[in-house]
Amino acid sequence: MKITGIELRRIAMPLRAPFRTSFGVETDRDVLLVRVVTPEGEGWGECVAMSEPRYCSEYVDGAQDVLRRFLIPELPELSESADAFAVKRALKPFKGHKMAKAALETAVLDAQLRSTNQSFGTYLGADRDRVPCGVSVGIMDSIPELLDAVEGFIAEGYVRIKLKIEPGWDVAPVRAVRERFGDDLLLQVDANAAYTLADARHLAKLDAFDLLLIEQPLADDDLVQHAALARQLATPVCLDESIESAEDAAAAITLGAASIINIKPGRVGGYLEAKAIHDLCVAHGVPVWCGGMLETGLGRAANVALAALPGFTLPGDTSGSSRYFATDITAPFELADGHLDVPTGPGLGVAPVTDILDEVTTSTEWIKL
Ligand code: OSB
Ligand code: MG
Repeated sequence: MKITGIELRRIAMPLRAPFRTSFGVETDRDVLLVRVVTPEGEGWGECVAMSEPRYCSEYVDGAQDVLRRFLIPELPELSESADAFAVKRALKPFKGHKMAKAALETAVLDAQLRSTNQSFGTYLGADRDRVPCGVSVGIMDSIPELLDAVEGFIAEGYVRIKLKIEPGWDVAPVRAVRERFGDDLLLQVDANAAYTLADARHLAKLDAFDLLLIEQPLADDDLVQHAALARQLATPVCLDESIESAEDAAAAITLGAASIINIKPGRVGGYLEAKAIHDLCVAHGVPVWCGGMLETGLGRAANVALAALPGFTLPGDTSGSSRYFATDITAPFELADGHLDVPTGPGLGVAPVTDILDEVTTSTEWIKL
């Protein structure tokens, strides 16, 4: 596939409500979109890096810089028949920057699949036409406020609730949600690395609430300590931030640091690596689920396709567009009976609505190849 140029477009998407985690509060999503142009068409990739390096070391200005300065200049070196695998190989010598790499690889893959009339779901190996959806619920100022939010999401049909936790906001909110909504509610928590192994006895109090999992309780680079913690908890330990590659996943499984893995394509460098982690986890009997990064409809489309692979046996953070945005840049993803349909059109199967996209655009940069 010959790529003639690439557009880096920044958009500003106001969130419907502030989203608070143990690492910060988001009120607007500053998103970098990558559009690859070929003689036959185009392809889109959404970069999930956030404004500040708090979830991981990447941030959106840095992602745009590394794309412009190092990653995109590798593309002209590829042959005209290059595909997403060739792009992944070409970017490998550059360390890190998984979210920037993922956005570029996804845009190339989208262009490739549109040109061969294949959907992301079919290409990746989806075996379902819809996926059950969970929702991630931020840290709130009070428990009544949290209960109202959870009640609203359950009424919308979400089949699984994930509560963000941090020291001082853990056992009490979990107990309150469990007591109010009952034992049948699928419930899990996400600490975004806010605890240390010294908190093991405190975290074990969560064992009383029959959680599906506790996500990333300890620091990103603490696989050995996660393994030690897992031995002290009945609640399964799931890793998010710690897993940036299939090698990381293999290490975590071997060490006993995780019995469940959250796969986020941006965090691991793209959908090809995400698929490799899925395959590895299936081979080891480790359940996976698809995480989210407050994506627009473009990123959401690809995530929903990934979440339809057979190893994704737990509901993901694949919420509807309205979870975060009053107006999405694509036709909105809407829950039906707690599920989202896997797009069936070529590539991502969705495209930005031009007028809406232009309205939220804050800058564009054209790189001619
Ligand atoms: O840890 O899963 C996380 C959002 C931003 C950064 C990290 C995380 C999250 C979420 C929300 O939990 C996921 C979503 O609904 O898109
Ligand atoms: Mg997480």
